[in-house]
Amino acid sequence: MPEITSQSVKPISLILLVHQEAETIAQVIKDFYDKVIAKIPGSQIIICEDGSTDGTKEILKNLAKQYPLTLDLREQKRGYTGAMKDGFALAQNPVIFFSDSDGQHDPADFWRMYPLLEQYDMVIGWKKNRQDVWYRLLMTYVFNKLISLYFGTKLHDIDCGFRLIKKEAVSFLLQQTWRIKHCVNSELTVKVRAAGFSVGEIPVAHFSRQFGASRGLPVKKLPKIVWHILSGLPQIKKDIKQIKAGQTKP
Ligand SMILES: Nc1nc2c(ncn2[C@@H]2O[C@H](COP(=O)(O)OP(=O)(O)OP(=O)(O)O)[C@@H](O)[C@H]2O)c(=O)[nH]1
Ligand SMILES: [Mg+2]
Repeated sequence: MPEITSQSVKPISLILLVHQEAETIAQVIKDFYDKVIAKIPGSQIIICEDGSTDGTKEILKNLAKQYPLTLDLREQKRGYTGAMKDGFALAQNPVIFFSDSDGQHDPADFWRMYPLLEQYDMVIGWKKNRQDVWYRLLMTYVFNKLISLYFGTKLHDIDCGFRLIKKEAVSFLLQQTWRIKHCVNSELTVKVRAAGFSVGEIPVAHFSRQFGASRGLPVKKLPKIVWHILSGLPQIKKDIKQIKAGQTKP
């Protein structure tokens, strides 16, 4: 693997999605800035926040005085998928670094992921030692098996929200209709593959949520979420056929 130095790295656009992260967001931004952004001239930090009522917005406005933040703050909740799409549209640099903003990732993993862009258009973090409750670990295992069988992918953690994506792949995704609201990272991954972009993975660190209970997959809403995802898969398969027929990759 080629050795990388911060001089040989292309400018990146870091996208952080944020909702109700008052307790963590300041430390998370500091960490990403110190470990990655400050070392790569020309890089940007895009913050897509919506619907927070816990003081997150005010903290972000203050942090923008200290760090090079592009703030996209909304009163109404547009949701994870909507925020992600808006973040992609704001990204200007050749490499997009996408991450959750809840302090569960180590920004320094960027330096192990970046060299894989020599080989791949998208590099996904694989939370090998995932720090989540048992039912989420089980669901993730079953979900990855299901997606592998249905779409022929061979990835361990296809929905991981910690990844690097080349700008061309992001531009392609912005032209697509995104079908599912939950596990959208999986949909985007199978679609970029269908368009001829290459996808790789690498184990990354994962920490448990430091503040508050897990919110990603609330037990009460589970049946609705599972049904939403399963009923969306055939449509994604149809989209993939069309993408392959058109071979959208330039
Ligand atoms: N802008 C925006 N960000 C969101 C929304 N929902 C979640 N996020 C952010 O997306 C990231 C992932 O959401 P989480 O709720 O942590 O999901 P998770 O990691 O699967 O679940 P946890 O166990 O609670 O950590 C976090 O950084 C959230 O702040 C949303 O509706 N809008
Ligand atoms: Mg989380």
